[in-house]
Amino acid sequence: MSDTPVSQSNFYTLSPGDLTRLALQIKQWGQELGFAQIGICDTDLTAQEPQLQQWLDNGYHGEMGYMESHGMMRARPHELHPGTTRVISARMDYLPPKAGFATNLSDPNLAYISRYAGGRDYHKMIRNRLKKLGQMIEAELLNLGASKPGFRPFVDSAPILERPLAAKAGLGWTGKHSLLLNQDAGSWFFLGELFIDLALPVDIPVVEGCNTCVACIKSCPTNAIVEPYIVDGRRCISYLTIELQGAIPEEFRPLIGNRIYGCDDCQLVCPVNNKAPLTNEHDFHTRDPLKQPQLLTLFGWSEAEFLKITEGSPIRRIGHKRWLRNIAVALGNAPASNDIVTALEQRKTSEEVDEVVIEHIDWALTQQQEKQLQEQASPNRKTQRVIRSVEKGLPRDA
Ligand code: B12
Ligand code: SF4
Ligand code: SF4
Repeated sequence: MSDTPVSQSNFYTLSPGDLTRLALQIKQWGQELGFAQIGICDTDLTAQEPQLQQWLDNGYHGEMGYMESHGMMRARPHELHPGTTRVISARMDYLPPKAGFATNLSDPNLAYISRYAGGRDYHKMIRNRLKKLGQMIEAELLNLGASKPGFRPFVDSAPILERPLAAKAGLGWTGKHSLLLNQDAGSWFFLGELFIDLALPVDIPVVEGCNTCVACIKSCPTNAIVEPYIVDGRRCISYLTIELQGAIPEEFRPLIGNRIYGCDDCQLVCPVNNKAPLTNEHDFHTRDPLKQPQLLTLFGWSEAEFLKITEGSPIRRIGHKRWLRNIAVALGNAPASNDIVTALEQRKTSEEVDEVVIEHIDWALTQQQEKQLQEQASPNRKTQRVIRSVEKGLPRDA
């Protein structure tokens, strides 16, 4: 490669050698900032557009109106932030220590909370680190005598196809559960991006590695992975417990089990996750009140307690009423118990419930009454399979 300076549209004059050195430097800085890996790609996602359109046409976004409100901008990073020529894609591990998956899923009186959500909300934290990365690049360019770059950090909530960008940037391949999967790190990581108007050299995508495995598809409690790589959001427990505002369709309630916020099953059974590293971020460790919590304890929290304990956590976003709605479903799925019936009846008359919560409490009471006549409830067959698989594959966390 020649080291002749190249003129770029927005006034930089950096040689290809400068840009290659800078790309290496960016990856080093990324690690110093706590990212597990950084990759770089261009902004061309045209190949994804028909697939995204098909997903929307099928209605798989359900009530997530934000998924369709920006049209195809989601696949056109340069429209979201004009001038962008490269995306610096970053991933950050979130698996907390002592995750205790199997213990949690096998006890129907405990609440299961997705392991990404037990600590501090990742959005602000990752965005700040990406901004810092942008500032480091800016300082380096000024140092080299070049002009300031235009950059903007994003995490999760902007209209961006983050997973395809990360795949393009070589951070992993798309697993059949539709998440990004890395041979060395599994899938327990968040994604974020720094959009930049700097013609950095791009990375090479990795080859898909799922091969003949279909464990995630077979283990999904609600059959949400409708085809390899395609999730019908409306069926996913993450959508039903976090995104959906109103009533949870009855057909899914028994299948949700004790999962009151998100779901990890497709990641738990994934063999690539056997060697996934734990997070380096203390902020992502599960807070004490959310470690193997009793459903009844969480159901008893007043709104003030809920807001205090979940301050700074992603869970706060769903609000107290949806929290109660979700726990009511899990209590309906728990073994018959007089304590549960009493708690449901008391909650029903409290001032903190609305019609939606009451309807879920009534459903739970009916389930409890029906179970009074039956044997102790045990996790359903699919959940039992997930538990066995976790016990075998992740002894550290079982
Ligand atoms: C909407 C959304 C959801 C929805 C819909 C999920 C979905 N699969 O689309 C719901 C609420 C269900 C959800 C759940 C979860 N989510 Co979410 N979610 C998003 C969000 C905001 C957008 C995803 C999106 O664009 N979906 C639209 C569809 C069309 O995109 P897609 O699934 O990638 O679909 C592509 C494939 O179908 C592909 N395709 C089609 N055919 C084929 C064929 C082949 C061979 C291939 C390779 C691909 C392919 O083309 C499509 C278009 O690119 C992103 C953040 C972001 N801005 O990107 C986070 C994000 C994807 N979620 C994330 C996480 C962590 C989760 C959960 C694990 C949370 C939890 N524990 O509860 C679950 C996992 C569920 C699952 N198996 O997907 C992380 C994933 C990190 C990672 N390692 O990949 C992200 C990136 C957030 C982040 N910044 O970290 N999520
Ligand atoms: S998160 Fe749970 S419900 Fe959603 S696709 Fe994965 S296994 Fe299915
Ligand atoms: S469980 Fe199997 S098919 Fe699913 S993502 Fe992991 S390796 Fe791929």
